Amino acid sequence: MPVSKKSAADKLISKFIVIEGLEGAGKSTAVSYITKWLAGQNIATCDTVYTREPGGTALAEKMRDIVKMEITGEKLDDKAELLLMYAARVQLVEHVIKPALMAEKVVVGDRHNYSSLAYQGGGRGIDLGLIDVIKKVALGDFKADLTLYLDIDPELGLTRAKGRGELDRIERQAIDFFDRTRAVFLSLVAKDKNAVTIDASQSPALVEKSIFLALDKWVMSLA
Ligand code: Z5A
Repeated sequence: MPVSKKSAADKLISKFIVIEGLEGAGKSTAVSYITKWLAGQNIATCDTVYTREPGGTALAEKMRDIVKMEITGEKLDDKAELLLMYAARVQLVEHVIKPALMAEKVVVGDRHNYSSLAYQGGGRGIDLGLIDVIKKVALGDFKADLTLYLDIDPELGLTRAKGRGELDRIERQAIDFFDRTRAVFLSLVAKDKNAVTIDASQSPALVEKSIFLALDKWVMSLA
């Protein structure tokens, strides 16, 4: 009997695709490229769920506000910042992402777990092993099926981000904070067979092309 071949659309059912990168890397822009690519695989926008982190539920958005705000006279402790990222992530995973995957949707996430390892681990200097323990307690084995990491020199990324308006509390960190963050992103992606680095300093057209190629290769590798 002939073995039936799954279509790309069938393979994409219940998949969680994440975009990571420094500010100004073009993550929001990349979401539109992924949407275009998914349409080419016969995945409609109504079958796709978009998330952003921190945020994505009513409570998680409140936590996002706390993470971004500055209060005179009280610094948000680095560990409190880390725990807020995971509190927001648990809300999002349990209330939005898992139900969407159960409903056979494709989920496209603007940031996920690698951001905590990179920013709170690399940038803030919190032990990566400790973050892994918190991740395990909060989310167990839950993880992205594919991570597209948009790699950019922090100076260029911040220049792009500044073009959009005022920088927030994290964006105002010194450049070496972002150098450390980038270094952790790169080391995580290098060890993850389900992650791909995209050169985000390229023109938008070339970034789009690179993302399409990465997605094509990934979907072909799926059973
Ligand atoms: N954070 C954390 O510390 N720990 C965590 O666990 C998580 C997050 C989950 C979220 O901020 C902050 O939380 C973030 C990390 C931290 N803080 N910092 N710093 P956010 O969601 O508000 O911001 P963001 O995630 O950094 O996204 P962004 O600044 O909006 O950047 P983007 O989405 O990557 O970029 P973009 O909006 O698509 O593009 C930026 C500009 O560049 C825009 O004008 C584009 O038109 C332009 N662009 C895009 N692509 C190109 C190319 N290829 N060439 C030229 N120009 C381009």
